[in-house]
Amino acid sequence: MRYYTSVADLGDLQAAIREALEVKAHRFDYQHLGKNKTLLMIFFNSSLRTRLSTQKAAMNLGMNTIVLDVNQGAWKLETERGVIMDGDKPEHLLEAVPVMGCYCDIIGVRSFARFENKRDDYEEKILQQFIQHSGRPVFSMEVATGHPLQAFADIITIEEHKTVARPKVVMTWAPHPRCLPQAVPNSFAQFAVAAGYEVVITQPKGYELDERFTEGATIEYDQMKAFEGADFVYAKNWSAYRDPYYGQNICTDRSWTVSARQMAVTNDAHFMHCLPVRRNMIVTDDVIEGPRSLVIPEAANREISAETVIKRMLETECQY
Ligand code: AN0
Ligand code: CP
Repeated sequence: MRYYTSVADLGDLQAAIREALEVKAHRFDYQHLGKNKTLLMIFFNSSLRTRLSTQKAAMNLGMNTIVLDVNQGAWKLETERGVIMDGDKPEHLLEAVPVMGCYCDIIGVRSFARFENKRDDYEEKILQQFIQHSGRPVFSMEVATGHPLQAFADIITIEEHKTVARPKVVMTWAPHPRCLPQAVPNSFAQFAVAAGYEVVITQPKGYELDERFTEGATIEYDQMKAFEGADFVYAKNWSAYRDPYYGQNICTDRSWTVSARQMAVTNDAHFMHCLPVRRNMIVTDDVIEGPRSLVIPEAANREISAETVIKRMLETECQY
């Protein structure tokens, strides 16, 4: 595997899940693969889980890691070609990316949607520059339109906790004071459908996601109706995708906050969220602290999804 940006890159998802569970049981058995290999992790945005779990995964594989927070200590980067660079940005991404490629064997990139230009975001302009100009295998650590390491970890977590072959998995929009990307819900929807679950998405009108990611899921605007009989509830805020409100918050209705009221109509559903989560905006304290909450196991499985992806890259791209 040379690039990891979506579920399609994993090929057979069931095989990838089996491989991940194998990695989880024997996480230090692949150290030979990473000897004298270096992972470079590039962050354009903040992170707790991705930073720690991906670094841990690389260490499990015997790799060295370098972490760069582009906005703290590196030169400010211009990303547009053709710009006369007489402003506050001393370096262009078109030089910075191949330079980064010189010092590593694999690159992970975190670069959120900027909400300046929908087309630039959905064409993954920043990620594509890494793919085209770094000369290295590249994986997403959440880019503009997807967070496939998170979604892979979430699916591994569901597989570990499901009690029926085809659980009902409900992804619900929930309120938030900031405008957040669609990356996490895009990837979760895509992975959950690919995993073969019954997937229902519930959201206020106007929050419809890009259908390329939600194809195969059912949309239900009535949140209580959507929750009926759910085996897993996956909460997330996202900003509007559709024009003319792209990147904006168009609903602040706190009745969407996941609480005991909605959980009561589920099939004793597990509660899931990728974290970081704003308590009592997205979910009440009692639900996230309750016995059915999976937020910590999901975070723990981030180490496993990252290790599985990096292992595949080492096996096929880095044994030179
Ligand atoms: C980010 C998001 O919603 O995409 C990262 C989630 C993993 N969340 C925030 O910025 C709060
Ligand atoms: N879930 C997740 O990716 O968390 P971070 O933003 O802290 O990395």
